[in-house]
Amino acid sequence: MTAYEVNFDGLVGPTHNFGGLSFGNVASGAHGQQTSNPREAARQGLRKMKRLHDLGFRQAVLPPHERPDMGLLRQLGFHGNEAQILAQVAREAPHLLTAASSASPMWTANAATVSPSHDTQDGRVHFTPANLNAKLHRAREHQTTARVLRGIFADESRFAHHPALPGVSDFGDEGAANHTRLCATYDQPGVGFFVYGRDAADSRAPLPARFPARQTRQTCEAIARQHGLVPERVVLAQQNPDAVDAGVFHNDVIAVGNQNVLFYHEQAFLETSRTLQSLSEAMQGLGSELLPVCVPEAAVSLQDAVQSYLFNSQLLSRPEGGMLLLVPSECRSNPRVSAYLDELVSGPSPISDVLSMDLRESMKNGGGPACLRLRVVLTAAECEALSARVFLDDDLYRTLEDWIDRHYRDRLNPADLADPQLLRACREALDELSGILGLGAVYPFQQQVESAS
Ligand code: SUG
Repeated sequence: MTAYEVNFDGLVGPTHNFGGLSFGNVASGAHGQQTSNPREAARQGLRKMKRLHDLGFRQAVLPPHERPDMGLLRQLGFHGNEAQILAQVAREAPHLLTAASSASPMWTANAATVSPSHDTQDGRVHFTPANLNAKLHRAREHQTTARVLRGIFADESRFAHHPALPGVSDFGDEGAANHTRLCATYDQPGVGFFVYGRDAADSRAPLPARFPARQTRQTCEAIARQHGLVPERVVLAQQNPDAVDAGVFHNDVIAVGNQNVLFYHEQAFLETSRTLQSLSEAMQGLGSELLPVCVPEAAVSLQDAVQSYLFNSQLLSRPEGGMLLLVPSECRSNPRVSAYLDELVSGPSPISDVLSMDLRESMKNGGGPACLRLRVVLTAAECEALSARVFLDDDLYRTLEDWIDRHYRDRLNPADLADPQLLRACREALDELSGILGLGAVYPFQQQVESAS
């Protein structure tokens, strides 16, 4: 049966700001406390979706979450009405207000790990929302993510939803950012390639020295079990700790795969030859051949890879044949990376085209094109079974563009996050959006009506 890769991009939320919240994510640290432009951020993301839709790819959208997260602030001991809570947290612990206001759910590559129905023992598409427990500002995302995914993929005969893994460090889970599915074509079984930063059960395994490794081997094993993946078609690998220390906080900052192609940096993995050997064997078991495209350090240094986000690109199979690499515009402003890309597409590689897009607002928080999307391989029948209006078409694009223009500010400073009017505006926007997308009541404020005054 025909199957497609559908990219579910996160719409950037109205509180998009630069909080400097993600230690180990170089861009987040460098831009903390700058003024953001939520409207431009949302438009940049939407333009990417539209461009891919226009090129013939299947494009869908996931909504932002409710922010500031008043539930988090109450859980942290702030009390009173909402205006009082916002004033108190801004006065006493502004970093907690920033954490509660992050628009980080936009990076839907971290929303969940997804296994297509061709890969699972029960023939359903399996979803595990990521607990994202490495960072306070992301650790509650899975609650709304789970409701949204259950709302969209509602048919239980086709879609299986698991709860997030236990929220302890041994099970740190960052979702699809550390998971790549390799296959010959989307309508055939594939190989689940999981990459972790540390092994919580092996105290002798190497660790990064400077920055934290967010995801564990135990997480990858649990998800593979939970999703009913065939062990011969699962490959696990550890990230190179030196890469983590250079700012590679997720594997998708240093490698991207699509179908049988793996595009990766020479320093991405701890044991590169063993990893490639295992992937090749698993692909051979499916009657396919792995095509590794290694970028040597001599052509693009680890530092240039992190600065330009070359590997946080989307590698897409064009409907008319050939593969397209959608890169952030930073790749074209870095002369060494740009020269490498020109060479790549003029040579014999399976990557035939490069498209560069401006996603600077997201990039300043360490989120490139690949971070902004969750890949879900679906058969034509599964596509038809979705319950919400999430597929992007010209009409939905125009509606969302207008919705952004009416609801988003074009300047936001950290101090603005305490404004109760921002919370009200955010809820009004999301209430309208859940109607546009036909999502039902997925947000906490839609379940309990509270006074913001
Ligand atoms: O988790 N940045 C995100 C970026 C996520 C990128 N996702 C992938 N690589 N798939 C993170 O570090 C920064 C927020 C701030 O500092 O305001 C942030 O959360």
